[in-house]
Amino acid sequence: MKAGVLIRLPWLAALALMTAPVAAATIEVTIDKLVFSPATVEAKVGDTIEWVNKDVVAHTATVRGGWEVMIPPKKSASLTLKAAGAVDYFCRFHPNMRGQMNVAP
Ligand SMILES: [Cu+2]
Repeated sequence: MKAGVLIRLPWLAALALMTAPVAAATIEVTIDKLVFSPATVEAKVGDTIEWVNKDVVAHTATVRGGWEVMIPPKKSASLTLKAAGAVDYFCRFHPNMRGQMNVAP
């Protein structure tokens, strides 16, 4: 019967790893000279995106038909991701400023 236990234990350990909750992360996106950096981020539901605006003008992170986050000059603003999917966003004041996030479930 000992052999049975030895075989089962690694399987239980693997199951524990798969079901353990993954800690939510904060992902920083810097805005400098009208550029989101990194332009594309990989995230998951529950993560927080924090935009850090180094410019002296206000920016937004805006999703067409969706949410908008205002990022005042020399300030930061954040958003916790609640839905999975690929999201394209832009700055309402400077439509050439574009970013993307790929949000895993
Ligand atoms: Cu802007």
